[in-house]
Amino acid sequence: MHRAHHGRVTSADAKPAAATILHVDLDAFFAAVEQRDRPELRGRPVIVGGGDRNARGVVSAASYEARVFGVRSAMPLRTAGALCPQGVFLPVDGAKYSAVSRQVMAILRGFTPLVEPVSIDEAFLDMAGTETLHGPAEEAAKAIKSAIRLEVALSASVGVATTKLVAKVASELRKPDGLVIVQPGTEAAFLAPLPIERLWGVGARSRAVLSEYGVRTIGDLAALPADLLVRRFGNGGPQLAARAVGIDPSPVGDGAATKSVSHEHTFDVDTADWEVIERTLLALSEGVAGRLRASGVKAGTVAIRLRDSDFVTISRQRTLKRPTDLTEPIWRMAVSLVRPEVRGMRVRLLGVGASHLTDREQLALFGAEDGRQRRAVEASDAIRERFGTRAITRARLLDSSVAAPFERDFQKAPDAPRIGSRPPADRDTRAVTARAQDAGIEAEALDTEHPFD
Ligand code: TTP
Ligand code: MG
Ligand code: MG
Repeated sequence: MHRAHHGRVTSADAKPAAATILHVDLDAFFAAVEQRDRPELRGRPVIVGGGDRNARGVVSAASYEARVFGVRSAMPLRTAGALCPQGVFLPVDGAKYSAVSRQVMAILRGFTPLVEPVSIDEAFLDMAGTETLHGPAEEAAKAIKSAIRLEVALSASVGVATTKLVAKVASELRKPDGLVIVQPGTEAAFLAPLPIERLWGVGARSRAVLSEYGVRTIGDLAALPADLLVRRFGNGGPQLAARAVGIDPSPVGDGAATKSVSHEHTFDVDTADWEVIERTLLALSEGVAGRLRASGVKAGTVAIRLRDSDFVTISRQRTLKRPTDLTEPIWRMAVSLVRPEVRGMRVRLLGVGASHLTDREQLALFGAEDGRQRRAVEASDAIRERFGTRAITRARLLDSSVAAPFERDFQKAPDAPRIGSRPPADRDTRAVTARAQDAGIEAEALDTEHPFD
């Protein structure tokens, strides 16, 4: 199945791309929001997570004051308590951080339509074509930092570069309140002295292999012979070599340009079992809804696709009463569209799609009807995000042979080469596509209003 991309062609003789890609990441996000809202906490070591130094569980965020004591995200709270006895321990207020996150994403969309949120506190932006409005990317980066400071009273760090990979590494380099610009042509030299852990997309397993060859810095990796990388990493080898010098062809994905989202599943054995069909539709709907939420959009229309053993394919679609990004209404609509079509049919393929997407900000935030359901969904999104993958599974899916698309691995970025696992800090809310494909469920984002055209 093909995946739509906003084309950016790079070739050896093309003139060097301009540094128009920004990576924006808020500083000590959860902790900074608490310090903002409670001025008496400013300048003090604030540790968000659990709300109690003796609680089980881990640190979500540590203020920079707490980091001086060695406190870090994902560390057990008790360890943090021992390292930092004077720390202020606060519970996680997920609803508040999500609301602030939406405000920040809206600020970013005011600078360019090309905004790709990567997690609750970070996004890639492509500023190409906005020079007359915002000046060179460096000026835009400064303006974005001050807009975030002015409008939501938070500090952000920004990296500016020719690729997402280099911008991401750059934003992390001078935190907090950092601004790092990597000029075109200097990417490899910029990366070379940095420890290999900094190279986005290279996980612990790959690093272990690389350490056999004495690789400690990104430059050490860049110096390894290409044939050795192919021998040890197979198809991932050339990509690894490219990333070591800052090459990353993935464009900044524009959530708004995506007109529809769909997931499909082909059965190993054609089925007439309604129970299996319903469960599969639920898994597919969950994947579609998760991607809508990750992109901050709601769908007005649900579509299904059905193919039988003779390869006869049927598509049906219907408009929802009100736009949604929740699994339940999408699933119910999909079931009602599929049910009348399947009588006596052996189903080979099922697909669920969503289209007529509207920006969630354009709709009432936390609408009265689905407020409670949304909070539950967002809480479980946050748990999945924190604990990786299989923490939450709907009871109905437990005995399903279909891997749930929402059992996504946040340690894998969709654009990063999947070589080894990545450190928890690199969680990515958009990894659902990659995971769904692993599970044999194909997913795509199309530039058409008709998911199955
Ligand atoms: P990060 O951007 O990774 O971290 P941060 O914003 O706290 O600090 P930094 O200045 O280094 O960017 O994550 C954003 C938020 O996501 C963070 O404030 C809390 C949450 N989070 C967790 O809940 N668990 C985790 O393990 C991590 C890494 C983050
Ligand atoms: Mg951050
Ligand atoms: Mg972040």
